[in-house]
Amino acid sequence: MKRKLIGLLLCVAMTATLLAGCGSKEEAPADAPAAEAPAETLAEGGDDADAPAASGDVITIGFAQVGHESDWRTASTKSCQDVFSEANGYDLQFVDCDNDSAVQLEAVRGFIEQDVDYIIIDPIVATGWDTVLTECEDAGIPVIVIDRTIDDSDKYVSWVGSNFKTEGLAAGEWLKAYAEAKGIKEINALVIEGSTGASATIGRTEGFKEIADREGWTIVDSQSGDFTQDGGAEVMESYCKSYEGKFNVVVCQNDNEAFGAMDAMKQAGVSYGVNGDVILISFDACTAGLEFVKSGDINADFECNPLAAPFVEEVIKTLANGGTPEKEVYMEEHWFVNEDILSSIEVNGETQNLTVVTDDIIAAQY
Ligand code: GYE
Repeated sequence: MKRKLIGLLLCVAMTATLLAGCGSKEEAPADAPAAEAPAETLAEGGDDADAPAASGDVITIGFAQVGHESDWRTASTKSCQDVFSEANGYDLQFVDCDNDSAVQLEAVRGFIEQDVDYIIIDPIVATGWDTVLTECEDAGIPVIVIDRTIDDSDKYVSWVGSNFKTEGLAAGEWLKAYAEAKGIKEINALVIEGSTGASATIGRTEGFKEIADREGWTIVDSQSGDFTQDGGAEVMESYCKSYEGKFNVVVCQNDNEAFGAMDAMKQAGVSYGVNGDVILISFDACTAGLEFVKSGDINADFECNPLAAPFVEEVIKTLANGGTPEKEVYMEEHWFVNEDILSSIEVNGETQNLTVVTDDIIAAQY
């Protein structure tokens, strides 16, 4: 792929995007149409020919991945490795940044030095990006952001991911409806947050808090478990000691934290889940998380879809064909529960169905 051509395409794409006046993520409607399949509709003006790789050139892609902290992350990495495989005509330069922002910035600069054709970034933190994205722009390398957002620069072609605030709002709206259905009058919630500074953490925290404030619930404490099982266990262990008998809801911002929290509650003799004293809420809904929803250990799990890579490939195809990719592409997501007592909830004025987890659903999940 010729660098100048890519640079030109990037400029055209960015200018067109600016002219189109795409809204910021904050302005994006929470119920923005979700991407259901790598959509032809992603391309505006592109002639949607074969994958860029079909032209015979190997496409080099640098991917600065967050790390390997969770089941979600494993699924995200696999999605990229499957799509951007050698067999599909790609040379994927993969860097696991091990949750270290400095390593991630270095990885991106390394990709610029290598003169890759495209850069994919899943930003560990939401800020501190403008300088390095300017360097990518100067080098004429299009950047595609996946999953977490970059909130202090718009020097990237497209972002493909989830609305994390909507996920947090959904957890809150579900809890409100569930508590009403069960006759639970008082909510005292402990939150185990994800990694500090990650947009996934910020959005889920804000969304849940908005409902808690509206409903007059108490958030007893809110600490980071770093999106890991060990982190979840550690925070929950200390919560069990500090707040014995003082909480009836635990919100873990991902499944792995929930697995750790379950271990810690078991150790402390606290019962949780549909037959327990503590309502356990989680996010991600990866296979293992859904298994715990089915067994009733986790009451509700709010999906975050990690399979962004096919949509990223569409963005690349659109660019290669001279089209303008959409600035924001939202993944399709579901809300999963154990008990069949509520069929739907309203989130941001939109009705969303609740799915009772079955073996078939687990088998189909990543
Ligand atoms: O929820 C968590 C992962 O950024 C949405 O990161 C992602 C989060 C996901 O480690 O499991």
